[in-house]
Amino acid sequence: MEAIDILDPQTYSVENADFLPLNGTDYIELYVSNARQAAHYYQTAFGFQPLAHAGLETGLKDRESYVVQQGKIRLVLTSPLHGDTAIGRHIDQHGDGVRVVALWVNDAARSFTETVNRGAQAYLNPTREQDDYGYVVRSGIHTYGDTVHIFVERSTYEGVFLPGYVPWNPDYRPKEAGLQYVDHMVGNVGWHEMNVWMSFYHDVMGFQQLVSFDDKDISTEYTALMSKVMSNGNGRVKFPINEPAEGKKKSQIEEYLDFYGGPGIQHIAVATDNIIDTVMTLRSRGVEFLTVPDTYYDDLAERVGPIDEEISRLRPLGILVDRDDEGYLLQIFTKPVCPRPTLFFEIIQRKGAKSFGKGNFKALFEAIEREQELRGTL
Ligand code: TYF
Ligand code: FE
Repeated sequence: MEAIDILDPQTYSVENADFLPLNGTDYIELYVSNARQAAHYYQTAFGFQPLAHAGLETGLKDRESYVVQQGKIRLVLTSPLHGDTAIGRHIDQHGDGVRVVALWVNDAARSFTETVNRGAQAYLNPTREQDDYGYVVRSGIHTYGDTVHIFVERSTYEGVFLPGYVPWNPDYRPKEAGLQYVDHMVGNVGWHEMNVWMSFYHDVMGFQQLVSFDDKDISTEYTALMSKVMSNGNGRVKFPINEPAEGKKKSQIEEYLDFYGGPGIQHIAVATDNIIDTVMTLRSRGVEFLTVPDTYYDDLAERVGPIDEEISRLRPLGILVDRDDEGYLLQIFTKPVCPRPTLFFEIIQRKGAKSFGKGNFKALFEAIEREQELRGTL
């Protein structure tokens, strides 16, 4: 692989990526077996608010989608309405999982041309959709596994979500949990494929690798993995990529690949500005988190130095802390949100830190190993 320049998050710059300027994550679409119940779960458990709907009532014949929103985070939950559909086959192969990571751009046609000219495989040719509220242009390319990126240009669009969707206004609205925006989305790729996908994000999308303190060649006594972070120029879109590595036992990445049937999105990290409140809310609504041994907290103050939060409040909630050169971060990981041990969420609060919690990896991976042990997949 040709050398990839290192991007310093202190000086995020759009210069190197001006062929694909990104404004952030537009939406994340999951293909799920029961979109109606999934929407209820993301409302009830995570505090997402109902936003939009499309289905038979809006003229769709083959699928139904519910859109929920919290802060800037939009999830689209889509199910097929009959057998033998591409969506159904995706669900059969992968279980519930992320199909689309949509990125907000100013020019979807140009985003398509620039990336396809650099080697991206086309998924959706630039398409203009119009309704009474304006128009949206979308285009799309393939990335790892069956995952795709859709570029969304919505300049002056004033509808509720996208043309074809109607407002979804049920009375049922459990309160939000303080989730604000997508901090990063992590992909698991196959053995020895890390470099392929690093090059894809670099060459095709103009991303750069984040500074090397985020290179993670991580192993516990039993399992190992490699993780590197690619970021777009302004830092609004960050994609860590994990690859399995040889260890004494089967790593969580291999377990994912087995159950997902190939590469795909492993976790969605969502930011809050009050992780204690957010995690208390989520726990009270039934969200289950991984936990670390109590001893993690015994040397925490020594390891991370002074922090604003009382450790006595973090400990019962299982919130982890890590420090880098620029500050610290707090994070916690849910258990998988579907039957297969594949997709999970991370809740993260950044207090200056721009890294990903390297100091927590050992404790976290050991926590995952305990879950693998219970599943009999270690
Ligand atoms: O996104 C990250 O890099 C952190 C840590 O399998 C992480 O959230 C890395 C790999 C993994 C689980 C979490
Ligand atoms: Fe993460």
